Amino acid sequence: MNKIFLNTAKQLLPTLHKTKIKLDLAADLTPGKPLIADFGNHYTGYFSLSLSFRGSPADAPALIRLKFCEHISEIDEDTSNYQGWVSKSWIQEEIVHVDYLPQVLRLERRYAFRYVVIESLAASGKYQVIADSCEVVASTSAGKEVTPVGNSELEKRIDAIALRTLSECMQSEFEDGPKRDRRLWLGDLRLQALTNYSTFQNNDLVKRCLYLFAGTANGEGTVSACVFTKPKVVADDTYMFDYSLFFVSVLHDYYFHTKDRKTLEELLPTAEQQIKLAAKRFKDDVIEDSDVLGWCFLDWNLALNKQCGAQAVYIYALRQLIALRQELGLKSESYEAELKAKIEAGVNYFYDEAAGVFVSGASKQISYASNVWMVLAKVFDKKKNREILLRLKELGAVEIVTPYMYHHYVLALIESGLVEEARQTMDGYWGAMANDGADTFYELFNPSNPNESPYGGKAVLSYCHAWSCTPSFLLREYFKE
Ligand code: RAM
Repeated sequence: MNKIFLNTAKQLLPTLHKTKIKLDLAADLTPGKPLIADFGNHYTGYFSLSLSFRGSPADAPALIRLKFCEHISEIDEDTSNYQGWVSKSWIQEEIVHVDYLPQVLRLERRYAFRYVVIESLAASGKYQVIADSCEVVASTSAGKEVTPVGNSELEKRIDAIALRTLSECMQSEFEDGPKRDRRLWLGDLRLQALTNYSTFQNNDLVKRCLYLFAGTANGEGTVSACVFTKPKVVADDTYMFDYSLFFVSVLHDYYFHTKDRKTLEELLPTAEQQIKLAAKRFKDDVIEDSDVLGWCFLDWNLALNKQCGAQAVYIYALRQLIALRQELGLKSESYEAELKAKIEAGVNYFYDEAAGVFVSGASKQISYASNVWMVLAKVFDKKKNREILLRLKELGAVEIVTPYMYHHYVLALIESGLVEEARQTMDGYWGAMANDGADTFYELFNPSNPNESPYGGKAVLSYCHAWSCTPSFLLREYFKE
């Protein structure tokens, strides 16, 4: 723990802007007849329900079930048989005894939702429970209104949803999702920060997150994939090859947006350490593969081999480290040599001449993720990168399942000069979520498999997930008319 860094992070704790939204219900709550309160948009905050009764004095408690849903599809979803490997404790359902009526039932937990299913499970035959009204006190640290942009009604809608996604995830830190996991993840932070620079410009929140990661690096200096801040700041014991390297990227993007030299000077050693530690995992300049789930993330497709993508992310981050050192007037001869070696080895080992694309792992798997990352790492020129991206479509490549990886695909298309195709891809993918009734964009969306979930079930999926907010970045930075 670096106390000085954590103290800097503490001083940057943002103000949470609060809004109160009240819904009048005036409805009887009867067992078997759930009531659905619709707040009209996604909110992250604290919920209360005003209850009263009619008839004889309440001679038994009321037993109330509340279910908070981000997406309309969750309302009727049977969560009782969810058996996945991510804890069912994330499911936003409560059964509460209300001993005295009338009463304002205030729930202590923070929820993320648009809809609340309210049901009386049991009361007594002598009185009728009444739901008078309910309320959410919502919070965000986004702190300003941003007007949606776009070339069509659909794009404006996509932008509004993306802005909402980001602002809902901006709390005391950039959270990955206000339903789950409600914490700071490095990979998510990188995309949130980029989108934030183009929209809400709460740059101190990015700075706070950088210091939280740097302040909780482990004994050898690796930054964790994610950090908890409650009840106290602590790094998770999850380390991912790409996420640690993205510390360099977040610092790089932060510096070039703010020119905050002091932060760069303070955090460059942490960034450099991520490169040094990652470098140890190469043999003859080729990253060693692993079967461990999550050794490197890239995407939530469980069939994806990560070896090639990991090599590409390393090259991508190393370029950024060199750029940062240059800003401070530092020479980088050995890093330049390292970069050249990793690019050469990456091409020799992973590029399959016959197939015309990069392949990954012992099975020589062809995936979007590997190739997109090699394009972003710029190991080939623009023309060749374009050919690779076009070729992928003919080869039945392993698919993308998250908006996170889709973002990188869209960016790769842009950087290869396929701007119109990039725009259509963005409109098609995020537009399909918008047309699916999204108020905020999802953690996971695979148009060819609506039941896709890496967790063993959909009940724990997050429907407001930060890494899906990037259309607001893409529209402002690349698709301006
Ligand atoms: C999940 C979350 C989070 C992501 C990690 C790798 O737990 O969706 O956003 O960064 O995976």
